[in-house]
Amino acid sequence: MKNIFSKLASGLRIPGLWLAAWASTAAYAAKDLPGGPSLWELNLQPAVTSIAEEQRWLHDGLMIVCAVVFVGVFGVMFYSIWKHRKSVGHKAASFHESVTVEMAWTIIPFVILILVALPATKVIVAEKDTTNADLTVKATGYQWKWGYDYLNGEGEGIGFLSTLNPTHREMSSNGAKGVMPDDYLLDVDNPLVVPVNKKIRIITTANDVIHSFSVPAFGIKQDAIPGFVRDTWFRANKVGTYYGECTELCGKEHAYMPIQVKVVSAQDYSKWVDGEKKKMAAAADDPNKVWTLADLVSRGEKVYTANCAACHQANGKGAGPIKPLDGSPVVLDADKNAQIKTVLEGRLNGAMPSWKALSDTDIAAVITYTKNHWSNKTGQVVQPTDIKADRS
Ligand code: HEC
Ligand SMILES: [Cu+2]
Repeated sequence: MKNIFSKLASGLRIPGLWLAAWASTAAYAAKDLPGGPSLWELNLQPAVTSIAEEQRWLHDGLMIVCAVVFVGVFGVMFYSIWKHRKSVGHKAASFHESVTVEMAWTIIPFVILILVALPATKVIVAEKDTTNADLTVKATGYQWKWGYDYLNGEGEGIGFLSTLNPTHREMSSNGAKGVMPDDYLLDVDNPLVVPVNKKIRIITTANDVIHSFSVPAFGIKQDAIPGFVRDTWFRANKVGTYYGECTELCGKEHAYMPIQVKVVSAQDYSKWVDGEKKKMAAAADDPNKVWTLADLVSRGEKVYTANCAACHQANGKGAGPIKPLDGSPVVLDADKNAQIKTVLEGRLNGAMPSWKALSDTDIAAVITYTKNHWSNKTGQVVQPTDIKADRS
């Protein structure tokens, strides 16, 4: 049976391949992305968890059940209409109520529904069983990025933000002209890293509006709701990189908060955890450290590129309603609290987002950078302690 389904599925892709061959002669030379979407893909993405495998079974199997019912019902209907038409001398029977027919059209669909519900329920129950996880990671949706916190299991304590590769965002702003990378709009700075063949529980929540955490190859999709905690799980059976997206319309940059998951071997995972822990120890900035202007500016440039340049542009000139930072009175203001407040709280209902989630040091660095870059030459230094003071 599985074979028939996969043949049917690959049959579906033939016209797709044809179109793809034709399209590849055009300017867009993007290729299939393993672990993510394929060109002209019509079917579900290849499964790398048993749940996704079963979903595919259910999907294909139920399609067949539907098709058989469809052909059966319409076959009988059309046959009856045609065979017993008036022009060959048939007369309409005049009877009311037939207990036999009514029983049949109640019991047969009932039996079909039960037969269909059994395997579907089995899969749903398995999807919801998040017990006995080897690793628990909290995924928090932000407008517009994901935050990952390793809560339980190897790597406990690791936490980071995962943001779209800013060069992809720029390509998109420029109309996506020319040759796009295969992982266009799916590549992030810090992917979620998990070990292969281990049960990973993902707890979802959100910071601002409803987002949704979805990775098709794992067969998971779970809303991330502010103030609530939901969960889902997966056990990937193949090392590789897999992709998903936020799947709940969450604002104007909704298309730019991808999910990238790296599934690695147990050894590689331990190595990664080790590296992250070292990085954390090194980067665990002393919140009371007094920084030099030059150090803050060089760190601030990175923070700016990763978080601010998408809107305010690398040249600090902004665009349209996004105010320029180059020459901005708020940035030049001798009272540094004006800008700290703007960056911490955001403005215009999040049109300028709140950056509370960044560390005191990162915020101090990016503000110092904007105050001392482009034509802004204030010489002002904002220290992490200034941010801490303004937070409370
Ligand atoms: C999603 C787009 C977006 C991003 C990302 C963004 N901003 Fe803004 N920012 C805006 C908008 C829009 C305004 C204008 C708000 C207004 O009109 O009051 C603004 C205003 C500002 C202002 C006030 C400028 C003035 O002259 O009033 C500062 C300062 C600022 N942003 C700093 C930052 C920093 C620092 C970052 C990165 C940590 C950042 N912004 C990231 C959209 C953004
Ligand atoms: Cu979202």
